[in-house]
Amino acid sequence: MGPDSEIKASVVPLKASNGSTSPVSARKACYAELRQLFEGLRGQNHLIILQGAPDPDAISSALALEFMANLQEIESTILAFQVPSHHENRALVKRLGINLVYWEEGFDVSQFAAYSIVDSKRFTTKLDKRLDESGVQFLAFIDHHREDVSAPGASLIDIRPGYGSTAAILCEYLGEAYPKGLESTDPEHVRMATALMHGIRSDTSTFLRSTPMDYQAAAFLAPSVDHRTLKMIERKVLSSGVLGMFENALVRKRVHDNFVFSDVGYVRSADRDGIPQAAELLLAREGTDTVLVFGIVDEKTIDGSFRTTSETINPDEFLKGFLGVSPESGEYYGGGNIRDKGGFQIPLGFLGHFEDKNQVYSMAKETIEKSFLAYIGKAINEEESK
Ligand SMILES: [Mn+2]
Repeated sequence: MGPDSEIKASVVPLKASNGSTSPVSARKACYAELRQLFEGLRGQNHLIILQGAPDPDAISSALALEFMANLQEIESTILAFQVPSHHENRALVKRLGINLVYWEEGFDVSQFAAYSIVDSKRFTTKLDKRLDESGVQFLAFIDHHREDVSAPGASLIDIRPGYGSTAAILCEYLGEAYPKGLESTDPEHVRMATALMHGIRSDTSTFLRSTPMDYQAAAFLAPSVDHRTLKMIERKVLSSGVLGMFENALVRKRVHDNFVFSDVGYVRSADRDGIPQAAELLLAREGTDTVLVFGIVDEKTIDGSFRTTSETINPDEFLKGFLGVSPESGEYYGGGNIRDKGGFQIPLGFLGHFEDKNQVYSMAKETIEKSFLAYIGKAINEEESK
């Protein structure tokens, strides 16, 4: 079954005419417009940019966009600036044979007629100057994060903050292209459906945070998902480095009522993800509702993760209040969401060059723990006096 060729290209002016208008969300005509845009690029090359460390939502959305471009004989290249960091993300790329191209200085953008960005708040990239110089058109910006006041300069802007994943948005496009559903006998469809299902599951904490649209997208994908592969991709694998961090976090934990504070030692940036994982592990401790875990990454920064199930603590407020603002950059050292998680990063600066690593570590630990406890005391007192 081919894509539905009867879809009328009822093009709504999606592009904000000036930077002051915020992009319009949730509209049905996007696939039709996308198709028409791709039509105009037939036979040319298209670049899909993934910002930051590529996660399953971004990777699978890119895969779906690549697939839809391919329907109009457009070759896409999926470009990432960082290697996927998590075992699951690497497994997704490997198991499904997704061809991610990693950015390097000599990357030639002039081979592309257009570029798109999926699953990112940011619509500027470090390639902007080159893309502009080579006349590469900004084709599509598709995302589910909160709306920014300034509109991306893309021909198609589809930002839907009400969705738990970008993959669910792409599923709607696919639903318009294939109103009868994907073909469970077509390996390309199965591959894409499996990736998108993982994208939705991963961005919504396995549907805990999904919206009706994510469930609808999952229902659309379900018949074509390869469950065995999905299970292999989602299998938890912990490196020995991360296991060592868990061990440290468990042994070194300090319990203050329902708060647990711990640290994992010096870690390599490759194992950085072990910090939030250790925080989540400690959060499972009975009687604990708030956890802070930190480590020193690559001897350069103190990286911390904050997790809470408390009804009263707002992680974003907490981290901003507790760590304050960097005098150098004027930005907060940390932040988070309003509900359950946050993180921080504090540069060690000149302390990083200090010979005695143990002493640097104790200083960092003492400083953070002291201000943490002082802040908890303050936070609790304020709460009680309300
Ligand atoms: Mn996402």
